[in-house]
Amino acid sequence: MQQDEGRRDDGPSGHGTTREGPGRGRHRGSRRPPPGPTRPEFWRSPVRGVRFTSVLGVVLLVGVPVLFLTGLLSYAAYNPDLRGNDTTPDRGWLGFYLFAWPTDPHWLYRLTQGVHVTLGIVLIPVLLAKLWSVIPRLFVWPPLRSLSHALERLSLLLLVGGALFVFATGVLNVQLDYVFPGSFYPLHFYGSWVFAAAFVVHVAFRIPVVVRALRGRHWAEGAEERAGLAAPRPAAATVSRRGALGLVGAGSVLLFAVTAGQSLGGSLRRTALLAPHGQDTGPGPNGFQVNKTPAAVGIRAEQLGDGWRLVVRGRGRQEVFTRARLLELPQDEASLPIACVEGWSTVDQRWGGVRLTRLAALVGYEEAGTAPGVFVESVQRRGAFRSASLRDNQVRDPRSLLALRVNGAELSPDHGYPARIIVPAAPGVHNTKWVTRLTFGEV
Ligand code: HEM
Ligand SMILES: Nc1nc2c(c(=O)[nH]1)N[C@H]1C(S)=C(S)[C@@H](COP(=O)(O)O)O[C@H]1N2
Ligand SMILES: [Mo]
Repeated sequence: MQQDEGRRDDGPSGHGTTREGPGRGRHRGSRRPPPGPTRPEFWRSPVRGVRFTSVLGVVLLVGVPVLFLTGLLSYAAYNPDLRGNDTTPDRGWLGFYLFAWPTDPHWLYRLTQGVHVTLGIVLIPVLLAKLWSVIPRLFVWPPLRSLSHALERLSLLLLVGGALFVFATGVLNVQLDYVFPGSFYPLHFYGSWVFAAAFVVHVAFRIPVVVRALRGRHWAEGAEERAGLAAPRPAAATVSRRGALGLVGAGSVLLFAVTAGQSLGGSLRRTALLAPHGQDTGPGPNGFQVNKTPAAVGIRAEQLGDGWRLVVRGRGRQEVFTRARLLELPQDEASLPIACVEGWSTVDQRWGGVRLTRLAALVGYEEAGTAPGVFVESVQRRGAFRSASLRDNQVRDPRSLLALRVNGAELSPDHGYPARIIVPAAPGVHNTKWVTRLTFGEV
């Protein structure tokens, strides 16, 4: 409204004058900025200030590293070194940290990915408030003062661009049901490395500012102005700084309340109003979260009927099973959750079926502890998750099953009938449904 009120001292004759007088000004190149957002007086909110920015910065300082770490863990959980799993080609040395994803504790991926997605959503108000608080700095005049200033601004571009990109791709993937099938992983993965690098640089330079701003209740006179965050001519306050922080916090709490239920599962799932796949999963043993139905991935009912066969290949041997023959093999049980990359997960479900080690033994890996990794293929012919590789440590876990039943009933077609994979601590994507071929020793 009154952005330039009382300060129109830059008429034609005013152009070219500098704030600190001609001599110093020319030396520094700091000419009076043109009217508009490049002028400090343009920004009127009395809420902005180093302290406000610093409090939000500290929240991000804790939250963003946890996001980055759980994101790296999620990537490791995909065992991207194995055939068919890697959706991020040429990751090069960015994969330096990869390790064999364990099967214990069985809720591991439920926890890491639940934290990753929930925290990411909860931090959105904080990120937006942080960006709002520093907007005046993005318009500093002159835009490029020197080579080092140019480099600093480039790092800010990577920081702000990286943050927006990583948060946006994450939210879109969760909410819009894989909007970038296949390409989401590389985009999100490379984006977060760029964001992380810029974040480290940013934090390194701002820590002293944060410490100064937050130490004690007062700080040196003029510090606010020097940082260029506080409005030189603030408008009347409509909310205190504390009140503004409270609003941001309330936004985060609200998002948490309508998101977290999807990772807690059970009856709390109904509180997850932002969950992408609906809250009502129906009654009965198969009444838990379904990701894709057979129809959604182009599987016809007859492909899952009497004509269905399971082919198991191993050391030069091959066995073909009907479902009835699989049910004649010794049956085992395991209580395991489904935990999706989207952050939702189920409580433990009681799965029944044939241990993967037993199937490996039938095709040449009889000795205990010698079962190799397995390449799993589904009846499904199109779509991203029709196959997956499991590592030997996953195959060898006695809880890893080719499941035929769940919670005492036959699997429903939605949950993978006639047979699906279930592995402790594995991401949902690797619990392939409608399995038709297992190839041991070829991953
Ligand atoms: C999501 C990550 C973050 C983004 C996108 C971000 C973005 C920005 C931007 C664009 C600025 C203005 C740059 C300038 O001074 O010209 C800024 C300033 C600032 N940031 Fe961050 N920031 C982030 C995280 C953090 C963290 C974790 C801290 C805490 C250490 C922090 C503390 C500060 C402080 C104190 C300032 C103002 C100080 C000054 O003007 O020198 N930021 N931030
Ligand atoms: N063949 C096939 N298997 C699949 C999928 C798929 O799209 N096709 N989706 C996977 C994903 S992403 C998840 S989270 C789980 C979900 O299992 P549910 O629908 O039984 O809960 O199945 C996995 N198995
Ligand atoms: Mo998933």
